[in-house]
Parts: sequence; structure tokens; C-alpha cells
Amino acid sequence: MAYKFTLENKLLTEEQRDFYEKNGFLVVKNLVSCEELKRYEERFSDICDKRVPCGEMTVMRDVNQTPLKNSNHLVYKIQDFQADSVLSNYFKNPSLLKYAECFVGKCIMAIHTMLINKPPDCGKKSSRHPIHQDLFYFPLRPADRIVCAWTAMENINRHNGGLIVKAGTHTQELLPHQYPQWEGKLNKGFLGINGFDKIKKKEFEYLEMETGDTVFFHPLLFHGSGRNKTQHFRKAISCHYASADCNFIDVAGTIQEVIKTEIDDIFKKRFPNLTASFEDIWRFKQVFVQGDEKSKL
Ligand SMILES: O=C(O)CCC(=O)C(=O)O
Repeated sequence: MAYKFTLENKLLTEEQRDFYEKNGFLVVKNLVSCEELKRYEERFSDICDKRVPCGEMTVMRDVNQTPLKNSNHLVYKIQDFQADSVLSNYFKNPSLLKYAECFVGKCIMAIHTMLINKPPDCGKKSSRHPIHQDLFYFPLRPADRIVCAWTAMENINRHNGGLIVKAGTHTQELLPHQYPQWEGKLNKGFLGINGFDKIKKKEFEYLEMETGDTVFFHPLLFHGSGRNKTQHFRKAISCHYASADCNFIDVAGTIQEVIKTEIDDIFKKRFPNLTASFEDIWRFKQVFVQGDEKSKL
């Protein structure tokens, strides 16, 4: 078999490598310990309850929940924790890096980090995340040298809004995205592939994962997550890794311009005294975790 989506390595079994090549994702059991995940959960609460300043991290609330004082339960996700002294240990975890190397190579950057706290759905279905391709958000190429690591911080399944994926779609091109035509308010930045507002469930599969299990997936893979039908918050932590050899592309005039405009606007509102290009914004998020700038070709 000619390999395209994985690199020569001594870690993946032939079966695992073939599985990723064919399906565009790979679940690795029990990769991050419960103790480590507990530290991230506590840090999340500390940030939400303002015991720790959020600094440059982005704290996002579910659009349909009414903010209450001192309630971390209303935070849907914390993004951009690359500089946080506790959460950054997630993407530096050697077990994750060993796997990331099989997809992106030896010189690795963390380019996008998130802790997602999916709330119980308040009846408006806004806890759903529409089907999308992560590459839509990234001005970096080549896509095959980018991978997402997404770790379950508790047991995750179809009831609490686990990840849904369409196997094999990582071989498709990047498709246009827009806000889904769903009723009610939609969470900011949650764009979906055009035409996938309603999905044929048979074509997708739920990833049933236990605490510490990690799925690695390709940035073109069609994926999203369902409604959280339980009364508990569903937590997962993730990092996108990219090869240090990835290059920035100009997304002006492409289907990614929509998201560039949205991200540029958010940046201007948050940092009115600063000017930054879309590329600067992404450069700011990236951290070398294995190798350094000098190892860039
Ligand atoms: O954790 C989730 O619910 C989905 C996360 C996801 O697909 C994303 O943020 O790109």
C-alpha cells in the first residue's frame, strides 16, 4: 500500500496505519491519564471562576445560556491555551507527541488548542456542532501534515454529544462552509459544510470513547458533534498539530475568506489597539513542541 496520510514510523501497527489511511482517523485507548485530565478540569474551573486570569485565552459561552456570576458551567469552550502553564502540558504530553509524529513528522508545532465543555442542551439544540472540516479554519498547508488530537476527559458517547465522523472523507477537497440553517441562535464560529445541516445518520458514526482515549484525525475529515442530551457537561481537550514545514497560504478570494473575515473581526473587537493580519493571528497561536524554528526547511 502506498502511504499518503501517515509517515514511516515504529509506533503504529500496520493495522493502525492502514486504518488511518483508509478512514482518516484513529482512536488510541487510554493515552492520557485520569490524574492529568483532572488537573486540566481544575484549571478550567479556576479560569472560568476567575481565580486564574484568562490572559490571551478566548473564553466562549453557549449562545442560549444566560450568564450567571461565578458559574463555569456556562463556558462552552476555552481556546488558545498555548501559553497557560497548566493546560499547555496537554499538547506537550510525550505520549501524544509520539503519535502526532506519525502524521506530521519530527518537527511539530501546536497550532490550535481547545478545552470543550459541551453543556446539557437547553432544548434549543445549540449544543450541536455542525459537520465541518477543520482545515476550513487554517491558512496552513499541506493538509496531510496537520492532525487533530482530541482526548475524552470523561466517557463520551452518543448521549452526551460525542464526536461523529464520516469515515474516508479526508480524501475529499475542502468544501464551502456557512452557518447552518438551524432554528434559533447559533454559536459563534460554528460553521458547517454547505448542505450538511441535516445529515444521513447512517453515513456517520459516533466515536464511543472512555476517559483518556484520544482520537487523531485528519483536518479534512467530515466531523461534528451531537446534542448533549444528559444533564452533565461533556468535556474534551484538543490540540491541532502541524509540521513545522507547513506554509501559510493567502486565503483572500478563496472559500476560506468567510472565516478570515470573521476571525479578523473578533480580533479587532478584542484587541482594538492592535493590528494583525490573519497570518499573524495564527502565528501568535503556534508553539514549537518538538524541534524549533531553525529546523524548518
Ligand atoms: O468537541 C466537540 O464537540 C466538537 C469539536 C470540534 O469538532 C471542533 O471544535 O472542531
